[in-house]
Amino acid sequence: MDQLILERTDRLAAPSSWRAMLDLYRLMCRIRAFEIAAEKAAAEGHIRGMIHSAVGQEAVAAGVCGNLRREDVITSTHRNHHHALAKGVNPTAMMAELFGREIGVCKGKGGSMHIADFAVGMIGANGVVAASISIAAGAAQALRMKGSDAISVAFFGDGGMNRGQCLEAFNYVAVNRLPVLLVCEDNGWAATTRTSSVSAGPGMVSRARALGIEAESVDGNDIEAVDQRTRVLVDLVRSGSGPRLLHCLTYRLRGHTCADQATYRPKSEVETRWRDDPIERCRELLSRRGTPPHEIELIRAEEEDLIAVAVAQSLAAAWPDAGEAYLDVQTAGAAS
Ligand SMILES: Cc1ncc(C[n+]2csc(CCOP(=O)(O)OP(=O)(O)O)c2C)c(N)n1
Repeated sequence: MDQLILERTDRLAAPSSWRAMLDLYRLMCRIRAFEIAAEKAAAEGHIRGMIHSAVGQEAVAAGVCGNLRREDVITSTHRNHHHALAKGVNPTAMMAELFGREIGVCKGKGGSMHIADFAVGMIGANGVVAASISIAAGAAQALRMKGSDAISVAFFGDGGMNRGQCLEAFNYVAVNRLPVLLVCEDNGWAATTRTSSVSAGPGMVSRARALGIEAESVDGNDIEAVDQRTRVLVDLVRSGSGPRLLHCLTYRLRGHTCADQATYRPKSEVETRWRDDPIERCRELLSRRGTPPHEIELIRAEEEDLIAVAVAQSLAAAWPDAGEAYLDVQTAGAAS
């Protein structure tokens, strides 16, 4: 098994530039505005079914995807809006998809939990916990077979680490040294269960290391730290040295779904975690680096306007034609 022991990721990253931080701040503002608008639309009945908000987790998506190329691919989970937006999915096409409209990125047939846009490397979200890891493993194998130097990234939650599928996929990517970055977005909760109360052992990093996957934790609410560590890991994965795991510690500031008031957790816990809001932290960082307050505020306002337009266009968009229900989807069992 010695060949599975990979070198340690102790390489240091250069500091993130001011320009990069500004771009990442913009992206986080876009995600926050999108999630708040989607929550409102769901409450008003414009979105059918559940949505899972990523308010509070913006820095993980932005910091990771900001280091990817267009041809790199990502997979995601039921909580995927932030990943999809960060990879470059058009906000209007995303919002319209949640609204079930014809101009949606999947023509309104996927909805919130099945966002995909192959053109920008978002190859799919799905609601099966931990399935994103296996799909990313398959994608990485396909990229290697094609001779591409693109990599794949699997986003998954801390709840996912307790599924057998996670272990199988970790084993597969380690044995085959596949070009995958595994990103465990640890928000502390798996639906209504505190993940630590159902997880044996020291945690995600140890489990990955037990299989020879070099792994590290990062403060997932610190955009600069996520950006820097991802840059190092992406370089290593792209250079062919096998999979890496980044364990991002963050917090789910909302309930599990838009219908969940999260009464199972202490109010004080949530209040404390709001003081660690990744967007506020980034604003403070930009301020310390000399960005004028009006410039910081303008970016937030521009992104809110962009999302307001996405909502208006989604509301005005047509419903899909019922006659197209079986197009672009699995052909098995299609009505003739
Ligand atoms: C295989 C499977 N088991 C159970 C569920 C029900 N379920 C949906 S979300 C969820 C919790 C997931 O927690 P985590 O992976 O930490 O993601 P988060 O919701 O925190 O983003 C569960 C158990 C499911 N969707 N799939």
